[in-house]
Amino acid sequence: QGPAKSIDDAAKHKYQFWDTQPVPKLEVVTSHGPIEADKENIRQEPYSLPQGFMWDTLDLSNADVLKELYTLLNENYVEDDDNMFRFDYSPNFLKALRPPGWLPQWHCGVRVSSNKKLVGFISAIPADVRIYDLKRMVEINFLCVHKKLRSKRVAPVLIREITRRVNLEGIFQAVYTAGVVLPKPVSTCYWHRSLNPRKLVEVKFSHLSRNMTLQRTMKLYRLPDSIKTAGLRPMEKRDIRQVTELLQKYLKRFQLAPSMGEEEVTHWFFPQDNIIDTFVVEGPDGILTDFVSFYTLPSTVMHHPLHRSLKAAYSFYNVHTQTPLLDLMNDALILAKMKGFDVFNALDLMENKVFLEKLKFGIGDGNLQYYLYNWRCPSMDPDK
Ligand code: NHW
Repeated sequence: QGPAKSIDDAAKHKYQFWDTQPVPKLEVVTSHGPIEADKENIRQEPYSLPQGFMWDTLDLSNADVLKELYTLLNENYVEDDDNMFRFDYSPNFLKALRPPGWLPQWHCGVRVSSNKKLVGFISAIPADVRIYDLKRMVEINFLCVHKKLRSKRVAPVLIREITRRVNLEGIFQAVYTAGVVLPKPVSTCYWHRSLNPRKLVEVKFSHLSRNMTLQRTMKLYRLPDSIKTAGLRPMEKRDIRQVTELLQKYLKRFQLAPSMGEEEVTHWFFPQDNIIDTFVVEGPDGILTDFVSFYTLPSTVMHHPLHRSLKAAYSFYNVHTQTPLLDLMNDALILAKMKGFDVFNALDLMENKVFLEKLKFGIGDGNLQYYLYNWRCPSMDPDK
C-alpha cells in the first residue's frame, strides 16, 4: 500500500504515524509559528528497535563504514515509480553529511545485532533556515530501511529517534523532502533536459515522441561546443566571499530559503570532481555578478544488459544579477554535456519556470514535496 503519491490520495489516506506528529494537517493555514512548544524534558533513552536490531552511530570518516552506508543506499534507496532507476550517491558525495556544525550522533544507523549488517539509516545536518524569521533547524535526509525489513514500522522509529537526538541539542524544527505525500507539502515537479538522447531512449528514461526519429531527436537536443557568457569560469577559493554575498542577497527574494555563511558556502559549492560544480561570472573589474551550480547524482539502471548507470546533473543554486538566467542555464547545459552527463534535472521552483520550456526541459513524472517539521505556515508557491 505505502503512503500516498498524490494530494487526492492523501486526503483519503489514514496516517497512523504522521497523525501523531507536530506537522500541519492537510488543510488551509494562515499564520506562522511552532505547532508544539520547545520541549523541556527530552527522553534520555533511545527508542526501542524490534528484537534483534541495534542502534549504531556511523563514523563516516572511516572508509569502511562509509562504504557500508554507500552499499545500503545503492541497493535500497529511492527508486522511480516503475522501479527502473535507483539513486546511486557516491561515497564521496555522502561526505556532504559533515557540513559545519555536524554531529556524529546524527548519522544514525540500525544494524542486525547478530552479524552487525547495516539495514537502516537516517541523517540530520544543521541548517539555518529562513521562514518568516531565521531559525536554526536540521535537514533530514537519507532515510532508508533495507528492502527485507520494509512495512514493519521501522521508519517511524528512525524518525522518532532522530527527532529525539535533534531535540537534545535544543532544536525543534526540521526541513525535509520526499517523493511521497505526507502532511503537509509544498510540492514541486522534476523536469529533465536530455543531453544524451540516444542513451536516454535506450535505457527507457525517455521515449521518442510521436513523429520523431532518433536523428531528429538528437538534432533537437544538440548544444553548442562552447559557452556563451564572457567571464564564466569554475569557482576558486578566492571567490568564496563574493559567492556568499551573492547567494545571501539573492535568497532574500524567497519565503523559504537556507542562510549560509562562508564556511557553508565552501562546503556546499566549492567544486569537487563528480560531486559539485560551480561556475562564476567575473566582470572585467574582478567583481562576480552571477553563478550557476549543479551536483552529480548518478542513478543505477536496474535492468539493462549494457547500460549500468545514468549520469545526471541536478541544478543547485543559480544566482543572477547581470547575466540573464536563461543564458546562465544554457551555459550550464553546455558544461554538463561537455562533462559527460546524460541528463540535466531541475525542479520547477525558485525562478526555474523562466527557462525550463525555453531550454527544452520536459516535465517528468516525479514530484518532490518539501516539508517543515513542527512549523505551521501559510501555503507557499514553488517560486517562493
Ligand atoms: S525521502 C527518501 C525516503 N527514502 C526512500 O524512499 C528509500 C526507499 N524506501 C525506504 O527505505 C528523503 C522505505 O520505504 C522507507 C519507509 C524508509 C522510506 N518520509 O517502516 P514503515 C528523506 O530521507 C511513512 C517520511 O512501515 P517502510 C526524508 C509512511 O507514511 N515518512 O515503512 C525523510 C508511514 O506512516 P503513516 C515516510 O516502507 C524524512 C510509515 O512511514 C516516508 O518500511 C523523514 C510507514 O513506516 C518518507 N519518505 O519505510 C521525516 N515514507 O503515518 C523527518 C514512508 O502513513 C521528520 N513514510 O502510517 C523530521 C524529523 C526531525 C525533527 C527534528 C525537530
